[in-house]
Amino acid sequence: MLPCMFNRGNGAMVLNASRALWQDDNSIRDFFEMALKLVIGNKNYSSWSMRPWLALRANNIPFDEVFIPLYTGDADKERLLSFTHSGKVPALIDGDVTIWDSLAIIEYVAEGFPQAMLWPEDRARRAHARSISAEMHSGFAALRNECGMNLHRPVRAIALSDDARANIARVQQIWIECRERYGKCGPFLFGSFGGADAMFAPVVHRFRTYAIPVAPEVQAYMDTMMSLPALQEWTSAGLAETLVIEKFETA
Ligand SMILES: N[C@@H](CCC(=O)N[C@@H](CS)C(=O)NCC(=O)O)C(=O)O
Repeated sequence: MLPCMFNRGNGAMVLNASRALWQDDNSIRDFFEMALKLVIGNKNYSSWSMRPWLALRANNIPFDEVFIPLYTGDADKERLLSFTHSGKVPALIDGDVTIWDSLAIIEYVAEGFPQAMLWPEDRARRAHARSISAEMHSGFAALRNECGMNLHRPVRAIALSDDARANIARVQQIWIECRERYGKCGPFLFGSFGGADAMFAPVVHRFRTYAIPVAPEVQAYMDTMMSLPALQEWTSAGLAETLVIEKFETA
């Protein structure tokens, strides 16, 4: 068993580490405060926006938030296209660099802010974290389609397809394996909060909102995620939104 090399112990240490970048130097602080813009959609619904937002906020990395409501018509779509030709959120703007995909943004942030330790230091663990993050990014279509993130939605179960149930079983398997292997290093998937936790964060809300029965270890991990201040901040802001996207209000 490798030691917990990447374990930051607690959030406060990370906060200090990222602050140390700029707290004594106004020009560096201004550069970081002005450089990063994260374009996001509705916090109530936009699970892809939530992931990089959490990776930044949980590590106290300064950024400006650009909110563009989704599916409201041509004007907002044009505004979104003015930031990214993908026409989708999230997008991170760093000066003249644009990154327009949730996982690519997390990778970019991990490179730019290595002290945030978004990926484990150990190569094998890092490969594990990237594998499950990529699996989340490219998979679980049935779960995502049938249980869309909707923070407003009253908690209640729905009938799910076999594919969605298989997705749920696989997510639980991923989380339990991480907790078994790295639980000694801290309460998140690889010890301290990282990119993999950010990638799975919306699934925590989906499991909760759709009253999905979960294993005790999975519930413990979900409780850890729900107590993360950055996740609470996103959730409160999402719940405060009044915009409704009808097509996401069906289930
Ligand atoms: N693979 C992309 C997916 C981005 C995506 O599908 N974003 C949705 C919202 S969560 C979007 O922007 N939809 C607006 C549209 O298609 O007009 C990522 O990981 O960032």
